Amino acid sequence: DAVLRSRPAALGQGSVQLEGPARSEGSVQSEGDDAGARRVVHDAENGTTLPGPVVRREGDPAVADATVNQAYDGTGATWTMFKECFGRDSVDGAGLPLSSTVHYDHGYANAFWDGAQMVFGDGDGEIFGDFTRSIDVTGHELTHGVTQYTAGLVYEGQSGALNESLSDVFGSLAKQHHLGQTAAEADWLIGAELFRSGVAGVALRSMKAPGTAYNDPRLGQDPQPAHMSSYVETTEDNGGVHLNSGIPNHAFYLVATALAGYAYEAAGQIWYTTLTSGNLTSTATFTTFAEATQATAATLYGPTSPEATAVTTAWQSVGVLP
Ligand code: ASN
Ligand code: ZN
Repeated sequence: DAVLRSRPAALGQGSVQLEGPARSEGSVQSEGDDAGARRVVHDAENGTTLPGPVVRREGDPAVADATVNQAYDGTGATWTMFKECFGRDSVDGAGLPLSSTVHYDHGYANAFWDGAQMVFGDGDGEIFGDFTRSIDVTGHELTHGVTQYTAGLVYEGQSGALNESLSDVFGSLAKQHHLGQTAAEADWLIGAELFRSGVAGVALRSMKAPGTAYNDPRLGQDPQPAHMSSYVETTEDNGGVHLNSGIPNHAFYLVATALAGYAYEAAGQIWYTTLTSGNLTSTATFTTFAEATQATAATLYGPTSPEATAVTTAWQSVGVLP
């Protein structure tokens, strides 16, 4: 169950890359300045050589291969969410071309960000189908790039689980923004389109109810905790980064639903500003991240605002803050 655990390669580990100063108004038009997404999709043709030949570039019409078009569209939905909600142009904030490779390997049941591009497998065909099918999975992988260029959260232990959680948060927001859903309307699932028929489960993960996304004889029960009392201490998967992410995932869900409306508005803004402000250390724990979101909410909305109150209540509910 590779997708539920991890792949060995590190994700920009140790590279704390902060964004440069904001570009000034009226500067010479440079690549990426409000020019829209700059997507390029490659096809590994079931091999493992990256990136592989280009099969669709920005502005090209749809091709015959639905997988290529899904990668293109999901990448576009994610770019648009970051731009329209947070004013961010691509993963580096400066129009970096968004590269993805589809049909990676044979029966590869996962997707990943390799530090420079997204990579998607076709799934094993029994449990998992094509990993380009879920916008939130594409958003998840692309957000690993955003985190790499901003807080650089080290992919291990609590900072690794925060890195994972931020990918789920902005992956889900990409889907919610694409569908125009409020927090109440959203499914809060990651990978709801990936399971083949016959699998006992609805998705890879649930932010609304971590630990309930699936329970299949071949996969076991979704092992994600939703509260610090069930925090998983393990040496597997860089310290259970895909498991313990359930705790901050659920905190975000609680903030978004307490505030109602669109999750990519106040809740998303608080999380985005915390991730990108330059104040978060790359080895942040759940507690330091929670305190950073409190400080962000107080700065953006006021210390006694409903937003600040919702943030504190959420982190208390998942056992991170006393
Ligand atoms: N899909 C997984 C992820 O992006 C693959 C990995 O890198 N562990 O977290
Ligand atoms: Zn991830």
